[in-house]
Amino acid sequence: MAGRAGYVLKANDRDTFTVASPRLYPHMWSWDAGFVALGIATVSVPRALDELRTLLGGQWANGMIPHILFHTESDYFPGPERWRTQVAAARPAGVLTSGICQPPIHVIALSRILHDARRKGGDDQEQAEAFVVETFDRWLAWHRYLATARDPHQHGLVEIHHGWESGMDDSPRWDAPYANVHPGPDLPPFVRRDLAHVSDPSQRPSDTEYARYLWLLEQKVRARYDDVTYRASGDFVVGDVLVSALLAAASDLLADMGKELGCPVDGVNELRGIARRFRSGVLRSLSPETGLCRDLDLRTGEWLEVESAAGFALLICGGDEAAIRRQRDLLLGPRWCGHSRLRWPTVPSVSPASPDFRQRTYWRGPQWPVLNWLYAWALNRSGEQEAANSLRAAGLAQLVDCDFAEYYEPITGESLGSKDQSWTAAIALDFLA
Ligand code: 9YW
Repeated sequence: MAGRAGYVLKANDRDTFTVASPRLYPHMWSWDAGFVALGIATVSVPRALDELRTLLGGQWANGMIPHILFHTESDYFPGPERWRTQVAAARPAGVLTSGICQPPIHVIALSRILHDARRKGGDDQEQAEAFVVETFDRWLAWHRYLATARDPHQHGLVEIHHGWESGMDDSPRWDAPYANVHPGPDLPPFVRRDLAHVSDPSQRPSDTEYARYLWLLEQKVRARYDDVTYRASGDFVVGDVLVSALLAAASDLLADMGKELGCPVDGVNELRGIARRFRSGVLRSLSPETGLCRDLDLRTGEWLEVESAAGFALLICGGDEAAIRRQRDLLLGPRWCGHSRLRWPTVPSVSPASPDFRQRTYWRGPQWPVLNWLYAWALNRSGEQEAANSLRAAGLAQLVDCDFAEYYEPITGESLGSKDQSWTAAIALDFLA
């Protein structure tokens, strides 16, 4: 399996970056790049560091790491001509990007890479440590952007302006807020390209949903990608609990690495403050009834009660031992990974016991191997080795077909979406290392 996973990453390698998948996603995606880098590190630490270096090359002046970097021409839609980031004062020079962001997984990846590099020692260790020192301020700027521009009132939840910013594009998490997104008559016409690559359109978002996605993109352009302007007028403003948990966990890890390697103390302290604020935000989102964390619709003030995998955000950032144990038991229990109908007991994107569950539809039920990896990582980090090992074993069993698919049908085990998806191959390598 490792050989085939390595082959997929090599085939998707474009020298300084890796395409998310060969046909459907022929560019560099932000959170994909994090997973990809940690997988590559098991084979080559310098190449893994290059992946992150390339990603940082797209960072905006306000600190934001954009969700797509367009290094090559392709028919991917929406491409640079739709994002029109030339209207944004903060856009980077020399690289075309989208104008929104994705979950801050990068520093978690960097800490895995450093861990691998230290195990290997020698040049690998030296290069990885030097990279952390050299890029510390850039990661700090990214985290500071999320903690300030995206949480101006210091609630402890990172606000997202588009479902795509969550990484879980079509999740039922966003059904209620999207119901308040009404595309205007001046939405420029569009032709979708995703349906040309996926044979079964029922697995993909509907055209109505797609029009809403593009309407929000339009609203970001009209706000010139200024967060204050968008917040005043945009239709979709939601506190995302998974992004918040990742920010908290990643900020602590960056603070740990920075402290060890002699990075500026002020930066380290700032990161600790960010971690504390967002961990508290995640804790406040816990539903006493379900034990799951909830997103907050900042337009209506309502908690979003959906049984999605993001509900286990507390496992990622920690903060309450009893609540963590409850989440662990829930995750491995019969409503989730232990559900009797699942082919493989890995994390489904939505609970199979939920009325929102759709076994073949994008982010509405299928299993994403990267999410399973993330929760295995989180459980391991909170000392729950047995639970982590069970997700790892099931995750590897799920991948034995070596399709390295984007996602898996949870009941039949069928591989769906894009095949040879880079991040799936990458997490297999990490699991096998
Ligand atoms: C798109 C690349 C991306 C992921 C997202 C996932 C999907 C579709 O694919 O987005 O066109 O952007 O939802 O999380 O980063 O793998």
